[in-house]
Amino acid sequence: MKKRKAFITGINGQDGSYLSEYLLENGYEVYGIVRRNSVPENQSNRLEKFNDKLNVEYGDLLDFSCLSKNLQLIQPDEIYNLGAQSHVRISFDIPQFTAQTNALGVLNILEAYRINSPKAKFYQASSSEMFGNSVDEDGFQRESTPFNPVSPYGCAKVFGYNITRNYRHSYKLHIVNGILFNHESPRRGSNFVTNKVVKTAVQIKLGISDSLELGNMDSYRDWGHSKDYVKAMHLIINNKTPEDLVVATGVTHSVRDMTDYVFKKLDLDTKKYITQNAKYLRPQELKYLKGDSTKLREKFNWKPEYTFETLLDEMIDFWLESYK
Ligand code: G4F
Repeated sequence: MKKRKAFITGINGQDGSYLSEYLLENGYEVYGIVRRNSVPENQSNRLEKFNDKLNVEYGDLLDFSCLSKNLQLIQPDEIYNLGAQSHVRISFDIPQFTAQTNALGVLNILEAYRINSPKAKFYQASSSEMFGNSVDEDGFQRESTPFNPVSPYGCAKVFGYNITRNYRHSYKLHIVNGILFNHESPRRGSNFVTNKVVKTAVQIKLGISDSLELGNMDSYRDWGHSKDYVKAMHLIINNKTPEDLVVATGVTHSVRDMTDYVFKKLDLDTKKYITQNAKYLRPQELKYLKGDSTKLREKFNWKPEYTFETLLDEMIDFWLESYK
């Protein structure tokens, strides 16, 4: 039987790497693009163990010609647009680049897809950051919650979400948004709060570091595991009727709770090591996220395998092991 083909932007990111593995396990041919940077070794380290099974090219969401060429040649069955400037605080430092990549980049790949491979299904990585400080009365955010973004990142993602819906309705294409709440893993960049806390706590435990500087510890996030969430992406793109769906655990914890859990697990006293540094604060903070993914759960029987605790345990074990 002919293998199904998937094309992934941001294939070397946390989600791109787990999604590639999942699709390979499910018999797909996997293609993707990575942005060029000056240290080639850093570009594919998340893909190291299975790089030879992938078809990876240099490319960029800002370069329509490369998107167009790739989609014309590959004729994928599924396109996952995971490429983005994904760091919310950094989006305040580089707002225009963030908007170009996370907003106009989506339009670029939608156009390349509409022109070259319109039979494919298309997944757009939308984000709970789009909700900003909107919360429903019952304390959850869901598909119907109004967007009220509080960062250049969130504003750009709202454009990406809307243009995706616009293409679905205007051109009758099979296009979906997955609205994913925070999702982490040992492959998370170490400037996101979970991996920063776990990595530094392990370094403190081993005597390699003696302090941890953080920003706002009073914000709440709904943290899941990237491995669970890439399975949800695959379900959402293959929904018979294209529909935008929330992916979340439905459980929320503060940054302080998360830090306490990690330090306690390593038998360390948070008070001794943690200080606040204003450089990690954001001009506007998204205070609270807790997602209701009932629609996804009812439709596909999806539920996360990892809990907050097993996610952090896996990350702690990863860093302990890597410093051995
Ligand atoms: O780990 P974070 O940087 O993730 P954030 O901003 O929630 O964004 C992530 O989730 C979004 C989904 O909602 C994605 F769209 C986005 O791409 C990304 O994956 O920060 C989490 C919380 C924030 O409230 C932040 O202010 O942790 C707080 N925090 C406190 N100290 C810190 C730090 N965040 C970082 N990165 N570094 C700190 O030192």
